[in-house]
Amino acid sequence: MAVLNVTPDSFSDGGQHVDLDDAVASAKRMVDQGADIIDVGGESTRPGACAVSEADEISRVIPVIQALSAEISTPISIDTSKPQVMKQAVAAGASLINDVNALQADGALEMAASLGVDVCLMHMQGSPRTMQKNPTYDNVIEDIKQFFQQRIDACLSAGIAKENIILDPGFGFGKTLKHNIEILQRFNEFKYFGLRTLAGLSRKSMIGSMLNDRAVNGRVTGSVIGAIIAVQNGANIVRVHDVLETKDALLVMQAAMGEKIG
Ligand code: PT1
Repeated sequence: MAVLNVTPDSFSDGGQHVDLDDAVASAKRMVDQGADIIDVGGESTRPGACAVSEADEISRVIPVIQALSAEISTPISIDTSKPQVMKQAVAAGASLINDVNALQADGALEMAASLGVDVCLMHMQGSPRTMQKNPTYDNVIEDIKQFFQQRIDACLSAGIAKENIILDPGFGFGKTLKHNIEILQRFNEFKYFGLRTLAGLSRKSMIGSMLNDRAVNGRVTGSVIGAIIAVQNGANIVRVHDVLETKDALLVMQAAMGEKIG
C-alpha cells in the first residue's frame, strides 16, 4: 500500500492548493514501482496534527480519486474517518476505507456497511493531537486485541462482512517506542482473528528513534527492514512511502523464503 498524501503543499504555495497532476504522477510512479493499493489521504494524522474540516478534506481528495480511477486500475483506498468523505470517495472509485479511528465516528459504521467495501480498522489511543503525551497500557497486545474484538463485533452487527475487515495495530498512534517494538515483535498475535492485517511504520518516529534520532528523510532503509519484519511476523499489507525499495526487499524475501513467510 503506497501513501499518497494530498495535504496542501506548504512549500509551493503555502495554501489550500493540491496539484492534481502532481498527485496523479506520483501515484502512477508508485504503481510502476509495484504498489498494489494507493492510499489517498487529505488529513494528516501524525502526532500533533490538527483536524481538518469535512469540506476541506473532500475538496482535496475527491478530485484526486476521480482522476486516479480514470487513469489506473490499481485499487484505491481512502484514508479518512469521516462518513461523507467515505461515501464520496467510494463513489469516485475507492474500494477500501482506511480509518485510523476504526469507524468510531458518528455514522461511520453504518456508512461503511452501506458502501460494502473493505475496511481497515486501526487502533489508536487518544487522538493525533495528544496521543504521544503519555501512552499507557496494562498490556499493549491484549489491549489492542480487546479493541479489535470490540470493533469487529460492532462491524458485524452493522452488517459489514467479516472477510471485508482488515486489522492494523497502529504503530505510533498513542504508543511509546517500547510499545511499538513489542507490537512489531508480536505482530503474529493479531492473526488470532483470522483476518488480514496491515502494518504502517514507514518513516515514523519509532524508526527514527531506532536510528539514533535520524531525521525523516534518512529513514528509508530502517523503514524497509521494519516492513520486512512485519511481513515475516504475519502482516499481509504494508503501508509505505518508499515503494521501490520496499518491493525489492519483499521480492527477495519471498523468493528466498517462499511459503515460510508469515
Ligand atoms: C497507519 C497509518 C495510517 N499511519 C493506517 N493508516 C498514518 N491504516 C496515516 C510518527 O510516529 O499506520 N495505518 N494513516 C500516519 N500516521 C503517523 C503516525 C505518522 C505516527 C507518523 C508517526 O512519526
